[in-house]
Amino acid sequence: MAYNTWTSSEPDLATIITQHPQPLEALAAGDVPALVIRQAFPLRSCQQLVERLIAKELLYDPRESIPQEFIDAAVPEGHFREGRNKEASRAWDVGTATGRRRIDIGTSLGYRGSDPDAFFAHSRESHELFEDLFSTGENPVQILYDALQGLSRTKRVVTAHEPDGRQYSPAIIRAHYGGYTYKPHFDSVRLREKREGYAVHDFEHQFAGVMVLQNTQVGDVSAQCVLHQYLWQPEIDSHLRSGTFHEHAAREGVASVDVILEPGDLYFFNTRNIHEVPGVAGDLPRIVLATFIGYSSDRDDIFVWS
Ligand SMILES: O=C(O)CCC(=O)C(=O)O
Ligand SMILES: [Fe+2]
Repeated sequence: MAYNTWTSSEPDLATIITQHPQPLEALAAGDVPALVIRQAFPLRSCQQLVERLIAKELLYDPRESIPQEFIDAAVPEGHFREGRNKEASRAWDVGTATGRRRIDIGTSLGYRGSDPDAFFAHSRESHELFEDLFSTGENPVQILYDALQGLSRTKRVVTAHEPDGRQYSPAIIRAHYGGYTYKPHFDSVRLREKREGYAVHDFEHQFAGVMVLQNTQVGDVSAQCVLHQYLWQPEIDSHLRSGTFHEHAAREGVASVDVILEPGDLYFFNTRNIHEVPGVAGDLPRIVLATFIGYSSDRDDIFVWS
């Protein structure tokens, strides 16, 4: 097998900039799978944050019985809504229900964006929630934004907003219980969710910035993201929907990389690259702090939302 030259850049900003003087341009072009900042947030701080989220009843402890409100609020696997649709679409076929649950803290445009008024009202609450959560001490959202600012070098990183000032949720915390799986998919407000009428629709490229706060583990296997060197094209949709992407990728010799992260590690990738996070049904959920990022070479602002 040929040596894979498509490799992530890590472990810190200085090294990334040495390898890729314009890291976000490299990400946009698909030249690098991921930019990884190791231990952006200390492990102890990750643990304390998870404990605080459980104490505030924003997440449940899977070792205790599950309160009904979490069962009602859970987001099923692969769910999103397109355009103004009220009905959910599926990014992939999940077959029968599995009891795998995702709990969001914050506002997901992909999940709630079909109703703009409700989306921005929910986002306002998320702003208050995040301000309250991180009013004292370290703020992992700020750490993520600062890292992105460093990678962007000269552009200005801001929370996404509409021309009239309405703000998107600055980030989202997602807990994945019971082996919740992201099958091979891509994310794009432009190409997949068709969010016309939203300011984030205007960017040429979309990235994700994700910090792992807690992982799930069975034996020595933990849940990790796999990035495929394939930038989404319409032709691949039938394989994504029917679950045959892996066979297709093997036939075509598509390279892939595993991004192995520990709690506290932060990574950025181009969400047009087909990617997946196979679930691992350990005792604890995999919990991440996640953002989407809008980037255009010819704009001097970068929008962050969730
Ligand atoms: O949790 C991750 O690391 C990435 C998840 C993902 O692909 C997504 O949120 O679309
Ligand atoms: Fe994704």
